[in-house]
Amino acid sequence: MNNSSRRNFLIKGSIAAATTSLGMGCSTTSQLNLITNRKPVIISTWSFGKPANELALQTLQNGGSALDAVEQGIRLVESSGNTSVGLSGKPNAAGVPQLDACIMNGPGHSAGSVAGVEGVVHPITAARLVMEKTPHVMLVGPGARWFSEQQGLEIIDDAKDEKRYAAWMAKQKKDFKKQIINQDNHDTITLIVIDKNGDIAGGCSTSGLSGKIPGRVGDSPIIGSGLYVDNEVGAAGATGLGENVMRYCASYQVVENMRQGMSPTEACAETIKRIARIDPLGMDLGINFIAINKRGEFGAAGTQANFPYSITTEEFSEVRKGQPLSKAHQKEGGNER
Ligand code: SD4
Repeated sequence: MNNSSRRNFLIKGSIAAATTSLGMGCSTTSQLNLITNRKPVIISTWSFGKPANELALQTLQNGGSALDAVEQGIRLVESSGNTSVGLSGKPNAAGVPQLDACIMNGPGHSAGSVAGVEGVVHPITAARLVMEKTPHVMLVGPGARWFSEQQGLEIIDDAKDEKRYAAWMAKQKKDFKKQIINQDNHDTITLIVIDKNGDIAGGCSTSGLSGKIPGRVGDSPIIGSGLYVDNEVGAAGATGLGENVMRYCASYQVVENMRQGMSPTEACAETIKRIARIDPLGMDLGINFIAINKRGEFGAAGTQANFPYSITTEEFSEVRKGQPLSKAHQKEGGNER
């Protein structure tokens, strides 16, 4: 912890003590967020997002843009040995990780994405290069890899992990339609940054669903599904079963809900409820969302009870629980009023 963040943690401690002694009787952290809410704010999915958030914050503090912060934060997870992000992620049915990533920049409303790419160590950087160096938004499969190679990105050719492939095959059901999908066989880093000027950028990176049919693409690289950034309103991103997100353009819907005046937590929760009303799966959708608005207020909700997300500001960096919409019903969310 550097000196300034140590100081900030001390400030946080004294505010917390003050609220307690004033007998405010509220959850210290959520009350504290109202007090200390100020930009930059970085939000990401899961607890493994926390170190990524912290690197993103450091990137901003070193003069980087929100986009740089997103890229650096996600690159950390991609090379951390994470079992659902990057080449260390979950292999597909052929034993090869096929990676999906996207990035979006609020100013200029630009976006880039790669899907089903093999061997690329940092798909988030490939997505950024698609956005910045081509007239396109999305490249897939061998084309995305070819482009990454042309751009000089690091490639690891021998991406097939025979041991993991054999282990996966041993458990594999031959009927892909009935493939078991649960919370243990997928995950995504989705990370959103709002900088001190209120500019927003976001990105996603994942190996997608474990044992997926080669060529299967989830929600994460699809703009509006796994991620959406609107620099006037806010941004949202998803993690969970892509098939249940991408059929509903769900991250776009979360942002549109915020545009209509909902808080980030409400916007996430209402999107899930709306999907659940239509979808035969009801609340068994396996989907979770994070969101942030232009003021830097944030929130999360998921069908998974206690969906963990990471939140980092200059005052604190911690893992929180999103508002659960399935079995459990305790009210938790973000820092919005
Ligand atoms: C996908 N949404 O490929 C991704 C995986 C994920 O938590 O986020 N899992 O469907």
